[in-house]
Amino acid sequence: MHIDVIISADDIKEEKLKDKVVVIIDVLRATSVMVTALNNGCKKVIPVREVEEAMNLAEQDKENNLLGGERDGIKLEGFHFSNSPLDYTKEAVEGKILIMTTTNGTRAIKNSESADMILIAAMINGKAVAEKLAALKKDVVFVNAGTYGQFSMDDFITCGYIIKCMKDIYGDDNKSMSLSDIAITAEYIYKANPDIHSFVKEASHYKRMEQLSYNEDLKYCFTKDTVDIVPVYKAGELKIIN
Ligand code: 3SL
Ligand code: MG
Repeated sequence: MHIDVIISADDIKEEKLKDKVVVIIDVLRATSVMVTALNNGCKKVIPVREVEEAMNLAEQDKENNLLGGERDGIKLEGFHFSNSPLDYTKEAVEGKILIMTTTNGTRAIKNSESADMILIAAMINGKAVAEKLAALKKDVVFVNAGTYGQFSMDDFITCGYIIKCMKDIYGDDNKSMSLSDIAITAEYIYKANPDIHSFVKEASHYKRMEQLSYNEDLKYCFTKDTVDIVPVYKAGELKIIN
């Protein structure tokens, strides 16, 4: 099993995804939202690129469709929810369909559609994703959404955490895993910074979240393994797989 990492939604190259399992990470905050909503009983999440597209889709079944997302971290006018995972409680989303558009995360998913399989990861379901990948035994590419096309420390350390979990699962047998240089570096960064907050607080997107007073979101998004589901993206929709 070979493991590689792509550092932003703008760095995705189709040929790198061919026949691979792709794991999308936008820990702040899109994939943390998706995992939370589905864990709280949301029927499915439909990621779309554009705000207008999301609004038109939601119009088709106003009773069951919810709109969530952001631009520049701010809730969109006419949307039910912002991009805070804390909005997506059981009461709010159970049995509903969430149509979502965000600056980086939903774009990373859409840009990865040529992959063999697409899984959705965050810190809150990191271990569950590692278990799924270990069971699949296929080559993996972590696609870090990044921030506005740039490398993002927050996504990178999250992917390092998942790689470390995979190695723990494989134990002495981890020689069957080969890592690209960037995947080795991601794992190294995680291992060197077990207190994730002191590392990610230097990240530009973390600082932006602090400026917007999203401190509770930061705490939530960087708490490991509170959720054990793994969403899979297929035919335009995210659902839970077992
Ligand atoms: O870019 C995204 O997809 C968002 O997760 C960004 S934010 O955390 O809502 O600002
Ligand atoms: Mg992000």
